[in-house]
Amino acid sequence: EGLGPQEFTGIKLEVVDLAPEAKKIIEGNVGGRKVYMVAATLRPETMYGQTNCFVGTSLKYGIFAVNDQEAYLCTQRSMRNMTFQGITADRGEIHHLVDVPGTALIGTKIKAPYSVYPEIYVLPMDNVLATKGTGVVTSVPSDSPDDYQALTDLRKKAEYYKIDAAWAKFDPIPLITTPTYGDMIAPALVKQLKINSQKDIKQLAEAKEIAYKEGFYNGVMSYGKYKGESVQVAKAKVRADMIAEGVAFAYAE
Ligand code: A2H
Repeated sequence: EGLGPQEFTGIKLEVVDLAPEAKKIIEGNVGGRKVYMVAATLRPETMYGQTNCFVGTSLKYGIFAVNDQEAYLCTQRSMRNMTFQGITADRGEIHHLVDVPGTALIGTKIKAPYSVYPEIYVLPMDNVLATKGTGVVTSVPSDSPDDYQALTDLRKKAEYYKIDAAWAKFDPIPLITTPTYGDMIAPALVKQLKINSQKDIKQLAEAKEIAYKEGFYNGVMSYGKYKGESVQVAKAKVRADMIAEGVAFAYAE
């Protein structure tokens, strides 16, 4: 993370079916608006491979009106930033509807734009920071070591994590090829660095660094509209497409 702002892409994950606990809290409090969980990503070109979405179980999320039709679910901190970036109807004004704890959202069914999977689920992750992005992390286990390891942990210990195994059943999709790590860099690095769980923070940070650089400088798309093009080129194209279609927006912090 260098100097200056980070250019995230805010991905709109449409809520299809709230988990029962979240439904009790949220229903009747959003004025009939469509609710989207907003995930902040630095890798829009990987959105084809979304297999689930992660929230932090110790985080508190808010739902905020964006206009009369739509509401966004994210941290209050990120919503404040969004109100100054032309993302919401009233500049600088937060329209808070209701709060919901991360735990209540686990098992919520969402539609993630561009994912090969028509409907996926919200799952828990240990290392979601309240201070970064929107607090919602869309999961691409083929290309993100953090996502891959968290998903692997959940699959190994569904009961411990209090999830239905069916929510974690969607497999990573090969999206990008690199000369060194083949067509699925995240599992390759997790194996090479002998990472065993999402608690292996140091090795995961190293894997993340390698995956990001390898993908960006040497990666070629093996899936989607820009198949055969370099990641460096495809990244901006996929991002522009998503924004033009209204399924994503620019978000900086
Ligand atoms: B990235 P940086 Cl495929 N807590 O999106 C923890 N992680 C968060 C977060 C939060 N509050 N908000 C966003 N992130 C994740 C895709 C992806 C990402 C891939 C590969 C690498 C990667 C799918 N997950 O990130 O520390 C989001 O995951 C590694 C650079 O600010 C976001 O992009 O660099 C990235 O971390 C931003 O992390």
